[in-house]
Amino acid sequence: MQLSRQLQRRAETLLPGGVDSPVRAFRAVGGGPPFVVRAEGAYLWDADGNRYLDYFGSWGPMILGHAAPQVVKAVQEAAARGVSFGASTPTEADLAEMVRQAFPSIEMLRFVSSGTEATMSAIRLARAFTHRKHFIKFEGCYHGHSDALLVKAGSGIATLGIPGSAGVPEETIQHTIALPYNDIAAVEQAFSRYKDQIACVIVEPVVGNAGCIPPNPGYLKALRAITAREGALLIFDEVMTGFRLALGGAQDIYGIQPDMTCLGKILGGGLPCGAFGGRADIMRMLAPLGPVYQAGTLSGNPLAMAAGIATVGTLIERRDTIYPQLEQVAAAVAEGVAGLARKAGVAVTTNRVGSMFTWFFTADPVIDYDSASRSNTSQFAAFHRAMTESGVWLPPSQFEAAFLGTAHGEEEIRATLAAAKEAMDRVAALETH
Ligand code: KE4
Repeated sequence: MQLSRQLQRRAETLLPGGVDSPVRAFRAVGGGPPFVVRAEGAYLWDADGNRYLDYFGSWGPMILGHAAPQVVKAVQEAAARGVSFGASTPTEADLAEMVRQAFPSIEMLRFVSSGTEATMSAIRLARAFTHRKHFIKFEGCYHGHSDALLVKAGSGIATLGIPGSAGVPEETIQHTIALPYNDIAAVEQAFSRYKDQIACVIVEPVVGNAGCIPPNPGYLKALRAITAREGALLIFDEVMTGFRLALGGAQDIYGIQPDMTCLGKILGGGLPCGAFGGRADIMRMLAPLGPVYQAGTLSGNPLAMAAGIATVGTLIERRDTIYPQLEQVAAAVAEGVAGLARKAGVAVTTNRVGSMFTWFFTADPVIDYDSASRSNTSQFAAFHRAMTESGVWLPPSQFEAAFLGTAHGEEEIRATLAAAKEAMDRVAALETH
């Protein structure tokens, strides 16, 4: 990995930590990150020519594998027609129609360029619609890096073990109520304490940013009932789960109709794209129709629309085979590694929903951020290092979900389990305290 080391050293003179997003820096697992030069299917190649089996898939978008021919072709053809206009194009409505087909709860939506923009805008809209200031989020959930949401967040905040972020004034987060996930009593208490003051509840319906944590039975249904009763909006942050867990995301699986949904990642097929949408009466408050301002130079960018249409179009067309296939491969990988941990005497709890999963290095159930945070992160780091050395690249944090896509098949299952057997033996040999 010599060239990657040199590239890291150069990058560090230009980019803080040598990265454009903290979780990429491998700080939680040690060793320097490989520098990727190309990817195809389920694989990444680094600057030194090493090949890696990819289990983070650009943190979710690459459900069809890297360089899927239909996506590459669509982007190439779109680029030849011009890369950005800052004007309306037919393809925005084309992709919006596909989103509405997949998410019947979304009557109208607006495209943005990231999940952060989507959630930030959805909260602004909810506050305007309800004339209320407070909102509820859950510990360990990450909704992007806008100020008011950087409270007890997951993902990089959890990975780096920091409570929030410097530079966020107390005043900005005074209306943010952070509660434990999977605890309905806490939600009831918050609504009675802040009666008629809570604009919305924003939730990762299946948490991915503390590692994968599914909702307890009835939890989402209870959130829906309480918010409806209290006149607060329910926002599903499906940036990660949308098109991932099912074509219609977690709301399809669990049969819940939120008032608004945030999307990203797969929506843009790997290009910068997010969206927020939901009930038309709420969305019509957005400028230029209504008083809520929101804008973006590259919102609805033609290349992102082309990549999204090619990706979501494939998922719509082949939904009956793609999702059962992802389920079968993910079950084989997640449960296979769990079995190897048991054989090696390593305590691992496996959480999985569809093709999103996490091996927590703990013997206890992981149902919220507190229980996730009791995982043995030294063992996770050792496991991650061993897997990377064997050419299997897992997300470099105990508090991230792993993903696989349609390019992962029998050979990838075999290779993963072979690597994991050796890695678990190494973890078992660790004298960890
Ligand atoms: P972006 O602004 O990174 O596009 O989306 C923010 C976001 C919002 N909501 C959910 C549920 C998310 O998972 C994310 C971003 N996820 C992280 C990975 N856990 C992005 C990876 C990174 O920060 O580099």
